[in-house]
Amino acid sequence: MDYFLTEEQQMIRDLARQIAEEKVVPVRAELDEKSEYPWEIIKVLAQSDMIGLFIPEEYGGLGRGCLELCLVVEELSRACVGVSTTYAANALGTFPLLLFGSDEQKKQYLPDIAAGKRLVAFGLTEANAGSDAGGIQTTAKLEGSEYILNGTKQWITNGGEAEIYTIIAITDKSKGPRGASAFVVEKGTPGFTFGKKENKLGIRASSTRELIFDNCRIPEKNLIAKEGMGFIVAMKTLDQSRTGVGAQGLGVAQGAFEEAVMFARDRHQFGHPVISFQAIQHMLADMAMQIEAARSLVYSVARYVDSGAKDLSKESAMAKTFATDVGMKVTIDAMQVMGGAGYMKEYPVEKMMRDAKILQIYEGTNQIQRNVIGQALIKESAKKK
Ligand code: COS
Repeated sequence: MDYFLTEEQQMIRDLARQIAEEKVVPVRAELDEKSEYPWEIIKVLAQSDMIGLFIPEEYGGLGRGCLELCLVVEELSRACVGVSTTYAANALGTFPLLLFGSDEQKKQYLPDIAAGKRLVAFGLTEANAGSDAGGIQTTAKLEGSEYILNGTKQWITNGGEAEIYTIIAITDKSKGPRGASAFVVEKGTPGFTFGKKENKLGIRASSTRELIFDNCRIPEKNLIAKEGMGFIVAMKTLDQSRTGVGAQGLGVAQGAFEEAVMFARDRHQFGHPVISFQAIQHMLADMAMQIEAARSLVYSVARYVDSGAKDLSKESAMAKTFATDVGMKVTIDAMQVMGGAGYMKEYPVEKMMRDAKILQIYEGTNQIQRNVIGQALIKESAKKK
């Protein structure tokens, strides 16, 4: 399929594919096995200007948009979702600053982020606030010219490795979600420590840790937007980033599909390559159709995001849900095509299947995404009345 990418977009995609094949594929099994953070790959991505891809040129980035980011995320995910999670979570953590930061905050943080000198993480989730993001309990209390943060964030991607953290905390308990505010907190601030690295089923190259705030004092100027805007900052951030999670589902599906096709050509049973059997062809045909449908949706929504559309909730939830459900289904089916071999660590498909599962869970479960889509449909139908 021709998706009418510009020459520049094709170059970005090709460069990302080259990095994925040369730098990620040879080490992905080891990173997975050892649960090792991919610093060497991050360095290569930074040197190739991939980290600052979506950051405006005035802050040292390439000034590109959601589609370019999705192309890179797709290519990295085709090789390893652990690596693409590390890369995409950096963008997730940067969006609050990009969308809502003051000029001063942008000047202070974005150039280092664009250069890949300092990684970012986004801190919203807590032990009792996952799908119910409005239920966060971490507090930020203004005392003089400082906010004092107390509470614990859970399962934070890039936790411990990132230098910059965008954090959502409650400044006024009485106001529910409207009493939340967003802050930027730097690693090394007294009172800010990390929990142990989580041991996960998949995306093991990425790091996931608790962020612990114990009377952590930050300057008042670290408030992003205004007090009370934190929930909106978080929701708009997720609207911006969820298409990228869709691109991860798309990429891992593509990677698993290619492995399954190659295997089915090589593997002989009953005197024939197994790809010559209709049962296998039908499975591969379904996988190919689902991948192309996911790609069409992810790229279309990415273009919609880049058009400057204001309300992205429904579309980004659709891209995320559809493409990550495809990611899960295709990786499972790729293993089925490969039979026992697919189950072995000798091939990358078992890892792809383990990695794909998180995509249906993080940045809002696919059940929550269906709620978001449903709520948008209710709103739209009310307008038509
Ligand atoms: N953009 C702007 N505002 C939004 C919004 C969005 N995408 N989504 C919700 N809001 C606003 C609502 O309009 C509402 O405003 P009012 O108080 O003025 O009515 C407010 O935020 C609360 O929204 P809502 O009532 O829908 O919130 P709920 O408590 O029912 O929570 C959420 C539902 C949105 C939190 C849930 O659907 C969700 O997305 N959960 C997943 C969270 C998540 O992704 N976690 C992963 C952590 S980061 S990896």
